[in-house]
Amino acid sequence: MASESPPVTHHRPQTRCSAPSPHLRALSGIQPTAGSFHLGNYLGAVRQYVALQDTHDAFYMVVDLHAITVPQDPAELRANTRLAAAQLLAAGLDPRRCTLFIQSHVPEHAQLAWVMNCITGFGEASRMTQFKDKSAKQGADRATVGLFTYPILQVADILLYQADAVPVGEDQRQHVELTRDLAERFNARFGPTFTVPAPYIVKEVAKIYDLQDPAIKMSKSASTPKGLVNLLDEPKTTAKKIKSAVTDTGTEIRFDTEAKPGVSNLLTIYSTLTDTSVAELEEKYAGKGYGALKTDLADVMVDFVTPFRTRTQEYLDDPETLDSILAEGAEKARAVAAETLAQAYDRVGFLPAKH
Ligand code: AQP
Repeated sequence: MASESPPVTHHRPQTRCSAPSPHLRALSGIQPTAGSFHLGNYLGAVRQYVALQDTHDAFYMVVDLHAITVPQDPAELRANTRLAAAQLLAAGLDPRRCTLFIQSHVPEHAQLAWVMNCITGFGEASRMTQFKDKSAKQGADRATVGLFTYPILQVADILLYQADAVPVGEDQRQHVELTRDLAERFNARFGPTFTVPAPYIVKEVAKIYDLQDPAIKMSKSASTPKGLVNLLDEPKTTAKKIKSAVTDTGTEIRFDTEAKPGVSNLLTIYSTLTDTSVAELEEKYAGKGYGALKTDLADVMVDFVTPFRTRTQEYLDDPETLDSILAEGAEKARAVAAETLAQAYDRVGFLPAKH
């Protein structure tokens, strides 16, 4: 699949002390804000995390600092953090091929975020559409300053690892653009320090749509749970949701996002999960109705989520192994993050601490 990303800008700092990586670096994160990843998270982002392990020096994290930008229940956050890590492993992240960690285990994220806050314009931050959407959903009075500045924490998340590629869904493109702007600004003002990253967005799955309203993205805060496919739902619930997905007028199974957004969304999901081209699927379902497509896709989904649920549970049943993977990941992440932070602190003029 082709990536739509602009070309990667290499800007490794001259003074990096560690040996240069044989690969470009990838970095991304996912929030522990739900009891399950949904199909949009998986197809838009996590699937790319898995693929980039083979081509990149990959760092992935569960972004618990981001999770408290909206009200949280502490016990639920702890449980969802472990659950998110278990799901990432179940999806195919391999701790021998990537670094998997929890964001709050690496204090440098919050430390660099402060520095980046101080070079961000208030107007610039106010233009972030995710903030506008999320604060509108909560009511502007209830939105926190943390929610307002979370894109800048995300900037720090990415720059700390000198990431070249940031695999995300379309909704995160603007934040990666902000990261590019701030990296360039910092480098111009204080000298080469940060790699300028590029979003890694796979066009075909950049936005998976709600099954009940194919005009909006699938999201955990969607208007109706019927449009949201949670990977950890009972497989029969998932099958039911697929079978009751909204389709379009007419009967022809054809990829046409304007005229047939519902069917096109189903074709995208089907094509990606089975590695079959959309053209092949159109041919396979020529002359057949929407019912046949939905029944088969429901089977495909059940075949996908059943082992995913089992693998996730296996990691949850072995918290010692899970915690040791995360501890090792945090140690590896911290080594990289501490080096970048020290350099950024020096560049802005902080007096070094004598130990
Ligand atoms: N519908 C989607 N299509 C493609 N990619 C998507 N992503 C999210 N929804 C879709 C991508 O998933 C990654 C993790 O996102 P996140 O940590 O922001 O997860 P989330 O907040 O739980 O996602 P939601 O459901 O979109 O949350 P709300 O409802 O709060 O807005 C990101 O790379 C994202 O692009």
